[in-house]
Amino acid sequence: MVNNPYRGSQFLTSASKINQFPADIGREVAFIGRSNVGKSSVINCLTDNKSLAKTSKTPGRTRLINFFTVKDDIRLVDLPGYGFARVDTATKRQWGEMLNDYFMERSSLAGIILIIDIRRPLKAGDLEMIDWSERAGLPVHLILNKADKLPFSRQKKALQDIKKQVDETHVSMQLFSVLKKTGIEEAVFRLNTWLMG
Ligand SMILES: Nc1nc2c(ncn2[C@@H]2O[C@H](COP(=O)(O)OP(=O)(O)O)[C@@H](O)[C@H]2O)c(=O)[nH]1
Ligand SMILES: [Mg+2]
Repeated sequence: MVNNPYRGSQFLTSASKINQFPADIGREVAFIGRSNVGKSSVINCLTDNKSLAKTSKTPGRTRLINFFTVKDDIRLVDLPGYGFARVDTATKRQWGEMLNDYFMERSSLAGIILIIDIRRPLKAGDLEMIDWSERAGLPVHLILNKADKLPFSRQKKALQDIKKQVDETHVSMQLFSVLKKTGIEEAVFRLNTWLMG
């Protein structure tokens, strides 16, 4: 990697409600996806810091919005995973409200990195996210993570299948593997276009 400005990003703060969000200045990119797709792992991979965003083998553990500072007022944001079944409805409602507040309020939000497990199709939560961002005029970059779990021919097939389901003028996409450290440069390029302009 020639130049990765996300290396050395630092934890800023966690929030469970809107009045705990850091000042809405500068620019940030939000990482979102279902629990266990490897969202925290991707953030750690892009920042070259194994312990920045907590990763877990137990799905649904991250219930807070975590903000990381890249430099000055440039941030990466780890949002809580959606679609985790084993929580009660009150907890789900609270997550929903927090995410809603986040997406409605953040004028510094410059783009959305939507992460999926390459072996799973786009789920309702993913499609809702894409729909919402289209309406909000925010670009989405889809990361098909855990590419190492499939042979290359099926990785390409997964990419083609998803291309048919989304509007490519609005949603860009790529393969990624945290395990094999592949796709980092492409993701850094996308982040740069949104954050470093
Ligand atoms: N094989 C493989 N496993 C991965 C990859 N990315 C994440 N994982 C594993 O998937 C599990 C969930 O990862 P985590 O980052 O906690 O997911 P999150 O809930 O979306 O934040 C962990 O056991 C990770 O080690 C990947 O690219 N390849
Ligand atoms: Mg996580």
